[in-house]
Amino acid sequence: MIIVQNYINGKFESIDSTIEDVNPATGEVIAQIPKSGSLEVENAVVAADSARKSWSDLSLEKRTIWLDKIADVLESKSEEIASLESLDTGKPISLARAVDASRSVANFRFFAEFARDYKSEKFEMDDAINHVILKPVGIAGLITPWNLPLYLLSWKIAPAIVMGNTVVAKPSELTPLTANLLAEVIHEVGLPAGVVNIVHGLGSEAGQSIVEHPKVNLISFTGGTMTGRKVAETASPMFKKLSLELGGKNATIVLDDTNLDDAIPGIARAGFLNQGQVCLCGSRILVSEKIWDEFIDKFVTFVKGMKVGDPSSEDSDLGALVSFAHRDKVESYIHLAQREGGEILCGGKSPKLSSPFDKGAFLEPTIVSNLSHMSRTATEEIFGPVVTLHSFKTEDEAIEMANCTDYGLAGSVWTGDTQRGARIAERLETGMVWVNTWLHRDLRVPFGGIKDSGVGREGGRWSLGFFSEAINICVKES
Ligand code: TXE
Repeated sequence: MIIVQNYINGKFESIDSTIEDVNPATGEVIAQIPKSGSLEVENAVVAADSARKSWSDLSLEKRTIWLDKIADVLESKSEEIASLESLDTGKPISLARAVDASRSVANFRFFAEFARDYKSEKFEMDDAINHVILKPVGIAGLITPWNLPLYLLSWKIAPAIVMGNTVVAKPSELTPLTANLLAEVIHEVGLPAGVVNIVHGLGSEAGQSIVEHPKVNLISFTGGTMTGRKVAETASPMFKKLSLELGGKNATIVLDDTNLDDAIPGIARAGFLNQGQVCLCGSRILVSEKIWDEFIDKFVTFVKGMKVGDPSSEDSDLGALVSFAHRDKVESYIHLAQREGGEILCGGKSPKLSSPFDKGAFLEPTIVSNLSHMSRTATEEIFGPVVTLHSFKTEDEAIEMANCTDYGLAGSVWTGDTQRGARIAERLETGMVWVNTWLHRDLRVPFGGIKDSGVGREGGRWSLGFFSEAINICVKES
């Protein structure tokens, strides 16, 4: 049993009230975490406030060296990150290694290097020069979800501290283990006390207390759209800087000129990576009617070959969903799909696994056809291993179908003609589009959504801008 503590002002602290953390692949309780409330958040904010001045007085160059130190120690613990992440979330170990562990290290390295190279802007007038400088915002409240726990926490902590802010972070109560490991790493490298504080607990208690706290100047939140709305309702009247990265119902458009043998592994990856629990997952697959039969044949065969099972096994393609409650939610959408007239082409139920995984929150990858593209199943975020298939006649129809939901996060277009793909990509109402690939990330580019998928952009210079206040100093020649 792992005992997770809060990390406040450079010290690990327990409290009496705790929450159980469950391994969703077996149902076993693996850790106890603090059930923090406003008192612990207050202590963390006081610590972050006391550390503010000395941290922001350090040069940016010196702060980047701290990021490098954290990256070095994290990297030496890559295997531990991967196994904790797999245990806590139920995701396959191979994915936890390739995506979670490596990106968590890369986030610290990237923001150290990117901030070092960042050139402040200058605008010259006939008789004056404007110098734009980036100052810290103050205390950053960072709230992160359970699907990519350390990947998303490090994506926020690294730019927040490199720009001179101090941090109060609350990881998801479902997946606290790697945030705890990060606290240990931060402690080991000796980052000044109070610069990063990690408070564990429920969203409605610890999370809400961070968002409400008058001394927290900025909120960066990744999570569900409903929760994001609540965060915005609390933070906006207090004029906090706000970045919300919310849900998605992303379209995958497959044009008639696509080489399906090449594309299908990528389309299946987009649908089912991390059991479909990535906000960017392509869960609505729109296929040209000219290749519909061939697509269904090849796609269903491919997905039926995906292996669901023991997350620690190298050959599992899918592990467990993050929790039993979440598996129930995803299953309820499979039942809804059937009530809406959908035909289940494969999956739709829990796989038969041997002990201890017979008690886990597993679901087979599921393909549903025969639904209207306007049905609830095809327009609401399921966030699980369920995709719906829809056929289209023309490019215009594909674009109209892709843009028909309230979400606007991401999408992908698959084609033999990249110019045609790029032309369609420009007409999609989303923050990000991939052509002939998916989740191919350059950390310098903007990341975020439009419509109900969120507000603001992070990534590269957008993160540096969000985690700072841009101040203009106009100097007139005397
Ligand atoms: O997320 P929540 P949930 C979607 C997905 C999923 C749905 C709900 O569709 O089924 O959201 O998931 C904290 N003030 N995504 O309920 O509640 C919470 O403790 C402050 C998409 O698990 O949004 C956790 O740390 N914080 C998504 C974080 O918010 C609060 C990833 C996210 O949890 C809070 C996850 C409050 N009032 C789910 N209430 C993505 N965009 O990748 C909760 N939290």
